[in-house]
Amino acid sequence: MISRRKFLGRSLIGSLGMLTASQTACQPTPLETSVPVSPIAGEPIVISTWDHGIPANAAAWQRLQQGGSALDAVEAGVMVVEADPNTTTVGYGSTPDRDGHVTLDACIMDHDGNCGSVCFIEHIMHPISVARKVMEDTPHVMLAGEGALQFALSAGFEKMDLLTPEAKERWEKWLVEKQYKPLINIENHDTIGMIAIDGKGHLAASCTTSGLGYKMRGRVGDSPVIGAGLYCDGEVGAVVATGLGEMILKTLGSFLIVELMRQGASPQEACEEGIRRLAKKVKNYEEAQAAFIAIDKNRAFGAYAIHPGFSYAIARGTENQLIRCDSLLKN
Ligand code: SD4
Repeated sequence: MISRRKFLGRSLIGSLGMLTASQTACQPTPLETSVPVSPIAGEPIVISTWDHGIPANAAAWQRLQQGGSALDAVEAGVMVVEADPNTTTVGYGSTPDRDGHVTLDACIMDHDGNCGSVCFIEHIMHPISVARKVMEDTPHVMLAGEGALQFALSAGFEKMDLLTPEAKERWEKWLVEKQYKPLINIENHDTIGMIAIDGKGHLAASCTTSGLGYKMRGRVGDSPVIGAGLYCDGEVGAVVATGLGEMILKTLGSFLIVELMRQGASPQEACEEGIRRLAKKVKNYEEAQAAFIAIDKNRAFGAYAIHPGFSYAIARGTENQLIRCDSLLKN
């Protein structure tokens, strides 16, 4: 079976972009464009992971145009994907754990180092907004499981069943063989992560996922862990990760990449070193995918993956386009 991403890689047209190789060393290959965006003063940029980054960027851009901050934009952007039942790796309609429960992880961080996170939360369509509430309305950074749900309900979030009939049917089929193996670039682990810089030069990052399909109950990946799934420092830059969380957690990749940028690496160089570090430290790294996207406070950006097949979406000026990312392994 050809995966959706391989299919996109083979079939989509190119040559639409204003992006050039000199602007990102990630050998940008435009895969598709859609949802044109208009420029506004201060050159905001929004970058997000995978194909679903295109509609997410469009929503983030709209929020910026309405006067929202980078933080508002990264929340609004990923909410689109959380609410989409056709995305089976984030929010409503996503693949459950092996016991049939949809459990979600999300976090958000701003340029000042404020951050909030929820993990192993159930029944809430927009964990990213709960994460923001944790950041803004509690003295804590991270709430988990039942406590995160209680907090969300007390903050007015609606309790709902996130397991769609389609996802339930797929899970019931999975139960027949109960095989679990993370597959490269296939939709059992496609987080939406987003980084943005607004007209004031403020950075923000967000990340939301259902994690691995058919994971063990209680499994939490990198995505809600500040420093692993994302990191943002207004004096330096912002980074978000996607891929097999167990690998990303072991090297705290997002924090590492921000620190490399602090020491003078470009976002592209830092992402490449982040992947090389992971490859050096994690056994069997070549069996799964991981990727990082990064932007610095000067609006330079970069991305790098272990395997080919990772794409990210970038919105700036009048473009919102999908870019094929360069990778450590070439096939
Ligand atoms: C996790 N990192 O839970 C997430 C999944 C992901 O692309 O990013 N998929 O491991």
